[in-house]
Amino acid sequence: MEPGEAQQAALRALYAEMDPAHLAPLWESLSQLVRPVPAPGMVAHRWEYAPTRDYLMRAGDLISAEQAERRVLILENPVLRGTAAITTSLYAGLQLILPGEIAPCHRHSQCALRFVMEGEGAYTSVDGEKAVMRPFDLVLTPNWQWHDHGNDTDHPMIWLDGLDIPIVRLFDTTFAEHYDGKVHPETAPAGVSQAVYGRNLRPLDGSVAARRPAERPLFHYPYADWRDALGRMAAMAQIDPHVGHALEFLNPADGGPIMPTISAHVRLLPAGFQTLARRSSDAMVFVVVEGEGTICIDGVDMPLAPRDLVAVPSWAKVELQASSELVLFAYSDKAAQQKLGLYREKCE
Ligand code: GTQ
Repeated sequence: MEPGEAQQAALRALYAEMDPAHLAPLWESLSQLVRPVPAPGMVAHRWEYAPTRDYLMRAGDLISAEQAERRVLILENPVLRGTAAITTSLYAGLQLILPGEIAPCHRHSQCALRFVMEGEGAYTSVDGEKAVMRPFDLVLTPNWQWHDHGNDTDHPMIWLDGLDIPIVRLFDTTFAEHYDGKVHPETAPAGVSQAVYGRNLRPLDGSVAARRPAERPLFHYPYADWRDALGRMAAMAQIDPHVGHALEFLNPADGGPIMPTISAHVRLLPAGFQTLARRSSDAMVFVVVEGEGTICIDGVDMPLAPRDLVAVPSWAKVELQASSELVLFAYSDKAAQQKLGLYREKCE
C-alpha cells in the first residue's frame, strides 16, 4: 500500500479496534525496543551521606529495628520512585541498627550485600555464623540463607544494603520465610568461615569443618584485607588508565563474582589521577570510602566526598578524577549480565 494519509488513518483505526484485545503494532515501537545502545530507565544521582544519615537517625528515634523488621531508608532513583530501585536492576538502602537491637531472622530469594558505612562490632549472622563488622567491610547474605542482624555495642551501626530486588521481581521469583524465633541459633564460632576460606585455603574435602555451602563458602571480606591488597597493588602494579587500580571481590569456590547476580569491586586512584572515559553495560552504585574527587557522568560533574553514594546508568560515559587519594567501592549486576551474554564495555 502507498504510504500516505489514507494509510495512516486506516492504521490508526485498526490500532483502535485491536486495542481492547490487548494487541499493539510492533512497527510503531520497534526502533525504541531494538536500538543501537541502551536508553537507561534511570538517571545518574548522588546522595550526600550527612543529610541521608540524619533522616535515618530520625527514623531510629521513631521505630525500632524489630518493629520495622529492617530499619532501612531506600535510595530510590529519581525516575524510579516507588519501585525500590537505585538502578534499573538493583536496590540500595541504608540500614541502621542501634545498641541492643536485633533485626529478626529471615531468608529470601534475593541476594544481599552489606557494606559498612560506620560503627563497628555489630554483626550479621548467616545461617547461624556471625560476621562481626568493621567500617567498610563487605558481608554477603547469598539467597535463601537465614540471616539476622544484631548490635551488642554501645554505638549505632549503619551499613549499605545492596540487593537484586528488581531482578528477582522481573522474574517473579520473590520468595521469603520468617525464621521460627528471633535469631538463628549459633552454628559455628563468629568468623570461622572468613578464617578458613578467606586466605586462598579451604577445609580438606569432606572434613567436618566444610560446613558452608560448597558453591558459596565465604561471606565476610574485611576492609583490613581488601584495603591492604589495594594499597600494595597501587604501590607495585601498573595503573589502568580507564579504571585506576581495581580489585574485584571473588567467590573462592570458583573464582567468579561474589553472588549469582551481583559483582563488587574496589578502586584506588592516586591523588591527581584522572581516568580516561569508559562505558560499561552494568549500571553501578559507587560508595566513596576515602578521599575527594569528581565523577563526570555523560559530561556532568558530581563532587565526591567520603561516604557519598552515586548511581551511574548503564552505558554512561564515566570519567573519574582524584583530588586526593580516592578509594571507591562499587557493586553492579555485571555477574548476571555476564551469565546472560549481555555484558559489554567500551574504553575511549
Ligand atoms: O537485611 O535482610 O535493605 O531483607 C532490604 C531487604 C535489607 C535484610 C534490606 C532485606 C534486608
